[in-house]
Amino acid sequence: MNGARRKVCLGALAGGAALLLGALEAQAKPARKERVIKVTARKFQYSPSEITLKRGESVVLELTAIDFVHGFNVPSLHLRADLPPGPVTRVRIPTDKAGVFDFLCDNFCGSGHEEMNGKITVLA
Ligand SMILES: [Cu+2]
Repeated sequence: MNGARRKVCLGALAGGAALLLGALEAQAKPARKERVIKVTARKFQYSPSEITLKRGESVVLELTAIDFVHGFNVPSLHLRADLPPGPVTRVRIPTDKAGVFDFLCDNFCGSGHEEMNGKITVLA
């Protein structure tokens, strides 16, 4: 085998190894990294009440109500869920559009109910 030929072979070998490593790495990581944000709901607030996201990221809210079957409603995203006290309710937030999306409790929970709200900001 002459020198030039050997270089080509080594190049091919290195390329193959890099491909293999890349494939192994892809297997180890989930395809899309999911961002999980825990939110608690209690009379009469969500915590956190302001959530800032990046456009295109994969986001799931894990909502837990403490003291009542609060609601979680994002009218402009056509999303809503009941939040029974105790278990975690998972809600995936679409982030394909940038903007500010208000959310609110839509289960009447008492005198402060009207103030129980927050906002999701999706940055461009
Ligand atoms: Cu409420």
